[in-house]
Amino acid sequence: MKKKLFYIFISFTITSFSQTGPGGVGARDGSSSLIVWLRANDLNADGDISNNPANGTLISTWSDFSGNSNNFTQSGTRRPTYNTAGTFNTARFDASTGAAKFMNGSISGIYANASTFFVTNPVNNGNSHSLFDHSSASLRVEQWRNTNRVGFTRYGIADYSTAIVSPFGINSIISYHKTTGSSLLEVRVNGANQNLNIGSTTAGIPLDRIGRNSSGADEASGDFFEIIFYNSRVNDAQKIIIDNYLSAKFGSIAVINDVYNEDDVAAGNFDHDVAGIGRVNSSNLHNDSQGTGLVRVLNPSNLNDNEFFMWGHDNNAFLMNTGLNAPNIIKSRLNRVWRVSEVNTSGASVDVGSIDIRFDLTGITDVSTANLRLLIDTDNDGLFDDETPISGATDLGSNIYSFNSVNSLTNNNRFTIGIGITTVITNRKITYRVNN
Ligand SMILES: [Ca+2]
Ligand SMILES: [Ca+2]
Ligand SMILES: [Ca+2]
Ligand SMILES: [Ca+2]
Repeated sequence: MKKKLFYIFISFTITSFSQTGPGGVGARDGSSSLIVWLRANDLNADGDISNNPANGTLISTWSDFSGNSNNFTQSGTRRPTYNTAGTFNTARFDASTGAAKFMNGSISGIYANASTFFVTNPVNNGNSHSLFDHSSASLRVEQWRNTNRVGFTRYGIADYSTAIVSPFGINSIISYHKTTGSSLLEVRVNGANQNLNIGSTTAGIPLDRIGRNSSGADEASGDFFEIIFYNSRVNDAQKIIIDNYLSAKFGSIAVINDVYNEDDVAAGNFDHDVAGIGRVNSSNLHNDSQGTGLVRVLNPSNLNDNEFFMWGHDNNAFLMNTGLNAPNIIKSRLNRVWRVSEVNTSGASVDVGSIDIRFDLTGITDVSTANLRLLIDTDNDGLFDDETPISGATDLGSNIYSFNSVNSLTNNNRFTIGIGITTVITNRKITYRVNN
């Protein structure tokens, strides 16, 4: 009996917070293993991407979006520069002139059980370049000395180089993963990965600062778009989800397993607030996700090995509008549309079963369980007016509405919500029948 209660407790703690981290992995309230999340498109981490500094501003603080206030700071000539000239805003570390640019974290240490992700466009300015650095270890986008290879260093012990070429001049997702008790460090760079044996189970991923704190070798170099740190290694399904979230956000960067192709130009660039659920096997799964957007998906009824369900939107305004393509009984429809990939790691369609899909409709007025409709473009022709609106939402409070056990969303489908034209029904029995 005691054992059973223990399992119930664990299950509760895993699902009790909403998954608002990158791609829906981890939470942004300080309750999860997501301990650092730096986003160059929201430098002050207030959730508003419209109040960033001007191009060329020296960056004194890069604020943490993880909910932990683990901000990175610098002063004087060591500061990187805020750059808005390209497609994506970046923190630019120029290693070509002057003193080394680096930023100090609010927390520090070596993490033997951790995962960290960088979206960066590194510049080749010298013999070696670092990502996170610490007095005893360093993550290297270029391993010492002029190897043109991604690697890892334990200062005073050894340099560990992968065979993966440093992606100079390329927008890249570089991640490192290590588990307690293992001496293997997985290094992933865009479409490649390699396990490095770093000779120690207690060695780990450093977090003190971005870039080496001395001029010359190992300086951070190039543009940094986003940096993520989990103080517990994410599982293999979560790695794939985070890779796909970052890839979609930053112009479809190549990843090892592309399980979301709605970010492609041909699919319509559903690049925004991408999140997902998925499963590699029974010990590597992720079945509840929200991410940075307003849609949460959970409770898949048939999420098998090698199945992923990911979604993202077109960045249209989160506003209800009349006159948009919708069935006649829909009075107004959301401008924003989402699109779904429900595939395996080879890109073939799969079925994760029915799902619960929740919408945070804060800011949308006149919504009720009686008039809210889920619109799914089941025939995938890009139009909603030929579909049957789905009713039966439940009100979970705080403006969150859930459609439970939805089974009509399939690979490549678009979805959105509408407000139906309803007549007031005073007989409560009839109301319940309608909602069922
Ligand atoms: Ca901001
Ligand atoms: Ca993709
Ligand atoms: Ca399935
Ligand atoms: Ca349709």
